[in-house]
Amino acid sequence: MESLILALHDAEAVKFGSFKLKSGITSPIYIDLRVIVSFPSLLQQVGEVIWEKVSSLQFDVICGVPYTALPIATSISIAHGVPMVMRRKEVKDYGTRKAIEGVFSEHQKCLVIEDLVTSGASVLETVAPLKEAGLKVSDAVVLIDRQQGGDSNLAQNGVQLHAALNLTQMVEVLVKKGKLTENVASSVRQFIADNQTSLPASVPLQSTLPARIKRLSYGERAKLAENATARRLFEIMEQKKSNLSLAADVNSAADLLDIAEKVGPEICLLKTHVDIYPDFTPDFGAKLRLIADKHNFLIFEDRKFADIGNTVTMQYEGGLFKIVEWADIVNAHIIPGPGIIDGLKLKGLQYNRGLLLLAEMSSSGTLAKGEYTAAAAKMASEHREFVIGFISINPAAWPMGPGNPALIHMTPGVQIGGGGDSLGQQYNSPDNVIVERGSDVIIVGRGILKAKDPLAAAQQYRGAGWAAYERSLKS
Ligand code: 5BU
Repeated sequence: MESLILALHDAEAVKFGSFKLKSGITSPIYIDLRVIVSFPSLLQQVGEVIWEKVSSLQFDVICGVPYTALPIATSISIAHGVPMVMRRKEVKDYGTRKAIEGVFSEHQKCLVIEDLVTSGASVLETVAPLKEAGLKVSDAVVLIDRQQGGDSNLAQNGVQLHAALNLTQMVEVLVKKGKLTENVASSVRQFIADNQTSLPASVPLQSTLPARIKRLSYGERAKLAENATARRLFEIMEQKKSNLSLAADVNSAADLLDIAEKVGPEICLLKTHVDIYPDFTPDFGAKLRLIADKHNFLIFEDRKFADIGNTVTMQYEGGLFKIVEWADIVNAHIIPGPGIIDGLKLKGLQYNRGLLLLAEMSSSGTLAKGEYTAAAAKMASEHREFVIGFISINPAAWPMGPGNPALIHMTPGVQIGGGGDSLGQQYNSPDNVIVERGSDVIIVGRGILKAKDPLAAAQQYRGAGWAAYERSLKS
């Protein structure tokens, strides 16, 4: 072990000084094990110490956490003849592309290999798709445990961590060998004590194992929501037994008010595109609100804001439409970065409004997938008081699953028969959207509007959506 610790130090995989970490915290130690690919004998040695740590465990395949642990896992695989699987970090399109490459069969046991563990979050990001693919994962092995709570975070998620080395041990050896002063060593010890991690509350432990989540009822989720509009929507869904949103893409404001009055009793949410009504007048919002209050549904203006924070504040409250005054919910693209959320929040929170982020889209060829979707999930978790959820297509296939149950998933592109239109729209059935894809609200437009009897169609969609929800609670 001593020779390995010294070799890591010589290779500058472990450095001491003052380092600003991604989180903004200043650390007296910096570990970057990516460099070991430049030292083949060191890489081999790393593989060997890891192997010794787990040679008594039972497993069928190994999987390195991308990227740094990939060469380590490869080295172990070759040296000990144990087959490897590989997790794709960039799954191009959740749900359609394989997240795990390699040959394996369901119920085989997989050992996860990692270079460095701080909180354990990145190990869990690899564990989730492995489990989703049917593999069993109960152990992970790491070269260096930073001793900042990763082992207990992982244990809470059913993964036992085995560590070849830990920071205290490394510091001790380096002091003994004259590579480090006792002063620096004690500042490292202090850093460890002061920087214990627990997994962020925005990533509930259960959500890392989507297949195992017992879904909570809308009523239970109402209690978890921080935002007043999210709370009300969950409550309305529960009271009315409806998870149906009508996408009211009609030809005029008059038609919109008409259909809102007609199907109002069936829906929890009315989705508008206010800029398509040629007869819009300033009293539109007040009129729609009256109908919404009468039939107990919320209003979602599908505005898809996409500009910088300062501009969206004006678009949200100003212009002809004064959206903030009448729409409970709006949505935004995340392409400009988090400033768009801050801008909308500035105006929206005064009215207790809520925001949905476009994490995915229903249209074919959409670019909102993979890491883009993951970025939306992260932004939502950082703006919990205002972001109430997502436009999503397949949240069950996100690496963390649908995530925090306080957040709501709404899915457009819903028709009972499936299919699509000639301009790229793609449809899934209510059952598929709610049960398999893990969404909460079905957004239906032409499936209702183009039916011979829109009210009867709305009742049919409402029934299908609710039956799917009740089934999802049991699964
Ligand atoms: P449809 O008639 O059920 O296809 O209408 C779908 C509605 O949802 C329509 O208003 C779209 O603007 C809206 N929509 C969508 O179809 N796909 C998306 O990804 C988003 C919104 Br975001």
